[in-house]
Amino acid sequence: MEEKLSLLKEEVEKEMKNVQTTADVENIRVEYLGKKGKVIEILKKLKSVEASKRKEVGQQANKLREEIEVLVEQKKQELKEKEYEARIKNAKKIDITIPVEDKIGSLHPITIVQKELEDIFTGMGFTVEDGNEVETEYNNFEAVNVPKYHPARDMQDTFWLENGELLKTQTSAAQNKIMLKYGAPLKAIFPGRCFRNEALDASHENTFFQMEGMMIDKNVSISNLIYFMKTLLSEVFKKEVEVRLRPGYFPFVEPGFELDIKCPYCDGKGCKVCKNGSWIELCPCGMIHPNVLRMGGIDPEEYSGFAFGLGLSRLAMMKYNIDDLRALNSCDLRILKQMKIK
Ligand code: FA5
Repeated sequence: MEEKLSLLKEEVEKEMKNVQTTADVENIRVEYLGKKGKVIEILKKLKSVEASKRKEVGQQANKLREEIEVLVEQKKQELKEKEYEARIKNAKKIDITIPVEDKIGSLHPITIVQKELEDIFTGMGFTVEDGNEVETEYNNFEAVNVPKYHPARDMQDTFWLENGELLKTQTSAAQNKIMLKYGAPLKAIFPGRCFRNEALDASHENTFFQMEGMMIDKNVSISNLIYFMKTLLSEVFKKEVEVRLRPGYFPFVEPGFELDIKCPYCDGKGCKVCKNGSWIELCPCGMIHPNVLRMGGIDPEEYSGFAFGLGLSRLAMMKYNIDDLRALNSCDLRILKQMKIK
């Protein structure tokens, strides 16, 4: 048996010399160390070896097993490296330093407007926060002062998940989490995708983008709100814009407003964009309701704040002169190319 073991060792070494692939190595491993492998069979037969020699033969067989295991590993590694080198040698070579002649693709109009707004707001000391698309009913409604059975829920029907969560209808859904995270004072914007069960038309989509903002501090007033919105919109339209506030109702602000801008395309003379109305309704906003501050862990006796919810999709529509909001979600390159985005 000892002789057989040393013959097996020679046999394995010889076979290993001729292997070409890692699959061949695996076959050798199975041939010797597999369940019915030649070395394993010897170990199984140890009982039949004369008692005085059993220990020695056993040790020799185990040693051979270990040697074969090492050989297999070494050979596999060696072949893997060779295979890798061959792949690199045969791979198509690309010079990544060659400049691209034609620009491939571009950012989506909504992304461009979003980035522009983020730049403006961060320049005014606001942080940019993330919100979820799947939200709890609490964050989307209750935490912004819209309890169950409140009629305002009717205006924001949405898509519900079986676990009771929903696709958020408004970026306001992140207000509570942000207040709890940072406390007061705080200045934050939080852009995001919203969803509503809408009757679709040129200005209503079931999936659209909003950009919400909040500023909370001591003595924040409506004047601060007007100042920030005017500065922001003047930057967006690259000219001084006139704004006006009309009363508007949202359960999470008191007082609440609809902010309009004088049409930046015709300076209020009347055109296609403002539908000859001179003013364009752009951004609901208001002073954050004391209940909302309280639910966010902020004392309304000490702090006040404003919030606004800008329709990002509609702003992109205006900026790029797009007639139908649905074009923005259509993924139709012919439409996106017409926007001549650089
Ligand atoms: C809201 O969603 C409030 N959360 C905004 C707000 C925030 C008010 C903070 C006060 C304080 P509203 O439902 O009006 O409000 O939507 C805000 C903007 O989102 C609209 O002016 C519009 O530009 C855009 N929007 C709403 N629904 C759609 C839709 N179906 N398709 C495209 N844009 C929409």
